[in-house]
Amino acid sequence: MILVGQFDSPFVRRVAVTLNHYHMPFTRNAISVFRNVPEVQKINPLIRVPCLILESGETLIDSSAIIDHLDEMAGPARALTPAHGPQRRKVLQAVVMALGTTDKAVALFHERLFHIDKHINRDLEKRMLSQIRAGLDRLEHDCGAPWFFDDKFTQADVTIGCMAGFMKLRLPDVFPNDKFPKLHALALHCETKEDFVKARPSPEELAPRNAR
Ligand SMILES: N[C@@H](CCC(=O)N[C@@H](CS)C(=O)NCC(=O)O)C(=O)O
Repeated sequence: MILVGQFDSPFVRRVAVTLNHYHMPFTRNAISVFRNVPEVQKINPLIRVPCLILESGETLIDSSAIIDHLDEMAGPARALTPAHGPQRRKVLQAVVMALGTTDKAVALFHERLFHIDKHINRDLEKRMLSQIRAGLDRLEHDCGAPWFFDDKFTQADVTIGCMAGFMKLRLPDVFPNDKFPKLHALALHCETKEDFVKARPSPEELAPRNAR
């Protein structure tokens, strides 16, 4: 399998961490949605990552759709999202809260990256900041220890760990340690895991001009 995209993308990273967790081998095509537009568009017309190219040649897009396939391949006993019932609903609700927060965080990062200060739309920035804070507040409130659902490591931890990694890197002002201590502790716990360490962005992927 080939995973397309850079690890500074929290969406690409959550797919990589999930692949690592399931011990599913993959190679990576670390092209950028901004610097390698024609190459990315050949793979995904929407010019977005992650994409996962399967052994069969089939291409999957969108981290949640990709992870759904990986869960199916891993089987219900190993899947990081429970197969059914209240446990599945709880994990999926935590995941979508984290994904929605991450979406807004990525949009805010781009607003700040692509516009010089005086051209930043302050109303849009304010709205996005309040959406990100509300998402983080809810996740902080619901967060257990050592994992989000206490003793059980799930896809909620993968997604929140990747969200937190992105925020610490790109929007540290929005994610202060003293306001979100449980999420910071969860993120640190995630980053001790080999699955996360193997999916850390390289120095080239971290340069601001190379963002995604
Ligand atoms: N819902 C998508 C979001 C993917 C996404 O926003 N990817 C970003 C990289 S962090 C991207 O490709 N952005 C380029 C664009 O949308 O123009 C997923 O979960 O895969």
